Amino acid sequence: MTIDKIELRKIFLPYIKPFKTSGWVEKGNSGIIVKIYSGGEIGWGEAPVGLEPWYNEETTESAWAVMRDVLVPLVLKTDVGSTEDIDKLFSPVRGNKIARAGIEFAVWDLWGRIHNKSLSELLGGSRKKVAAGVSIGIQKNIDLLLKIVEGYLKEGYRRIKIKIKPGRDIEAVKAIRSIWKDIPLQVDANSIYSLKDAEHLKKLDDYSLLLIEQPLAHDDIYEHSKLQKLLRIPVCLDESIVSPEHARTAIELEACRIINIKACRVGGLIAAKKIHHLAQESDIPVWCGGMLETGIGRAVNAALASLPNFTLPGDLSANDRYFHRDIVLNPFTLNSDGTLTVPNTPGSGVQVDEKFLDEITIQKIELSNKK
Ligand code: OSB
Ligand code: MG
Repeated sequence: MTIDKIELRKIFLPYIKPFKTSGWVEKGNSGIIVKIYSGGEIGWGEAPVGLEPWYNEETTESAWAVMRDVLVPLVLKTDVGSTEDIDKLFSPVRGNKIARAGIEFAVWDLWGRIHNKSLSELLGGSRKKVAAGVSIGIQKNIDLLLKIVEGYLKEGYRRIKIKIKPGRDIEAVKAIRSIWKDIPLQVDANSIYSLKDAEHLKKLDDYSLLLIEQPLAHDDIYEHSKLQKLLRIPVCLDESIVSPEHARTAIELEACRIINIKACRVGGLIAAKKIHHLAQESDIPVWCGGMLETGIGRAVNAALASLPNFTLPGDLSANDRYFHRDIVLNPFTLNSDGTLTVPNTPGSGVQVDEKFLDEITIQKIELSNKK
């Protein structure tokens, strides 16, 4: 398969409300949308990078430069025989995992459309529907947080995750648990604590939480292994796992009992699948994380979450939880049983609203094959 042309767009799509973590605020999706052309077919991908390097080291500008100068030229001069080829082609590139994934996703979508197979089918997924969870940012006060939790539970979300930080951790969990004794509940610290906070974090053991996500440094595995030994609740790693090798290390060191898989964080779906399989062999459950993606990225996440070891609900919410209007014509909606339906049409299943995409495009380039 020859790739004839790749179009890259920087977009900005505001969120309904800004999303606040322990360390930063996201006002909108500032990702890069990839459209890839081969013969008469096309494929779509999304690299959900932030404007600033708060989640990982990448930014919209860094991903743009790496895609334009390195990744796209590599793809254009290669005859792509499979989606594995893209992973191999990009393997000499250090870091820049979200940029790599954005292009890899577009190739998967194209591959599925050409071979008339859904992304879920290509990945070996078995679930037709995936349990939907919601990730709630840090709110002005706990009363407001409780109102928001109540709203999402009424909508039918099956699992609540809240962002925490010092001063907004135990109190927030306690307040939620005083009303909802047994809803599936988990917390995400986005690396705000250190091992010195272990005694404090132990207080979370009393609230039957599903897990605590990424309590310590974004690039640490070893200290998480020390922390896990001190806590009853499972530690779940997000930021620290950027490759299957990291996942193997974390599992061997017992640094976590659960893994959050984001295909974008690990460079794409080939790496995500490897982590899924590794975790499965070690009885480590996984769940699908999110990066507040548009419908393009969320379709990839839903397909990934259809794999068998995704046994915990993901940060997979309906599009209206993020945006007033999304760039897909077939946005995800929440089913009455608290699930999202995994697309079963060829590729990732998205129909892109190209007119609206044009409206939110900040910059666009087209790179073509001049072979
Ligand atoms: O740490 O999981 C995270 C959003 C942006 C960056 C990091 C994270 C998140 C989320 C939101 O928690 C998940 C979602 O609903 O997409
Ligand atoms: Mg996280």
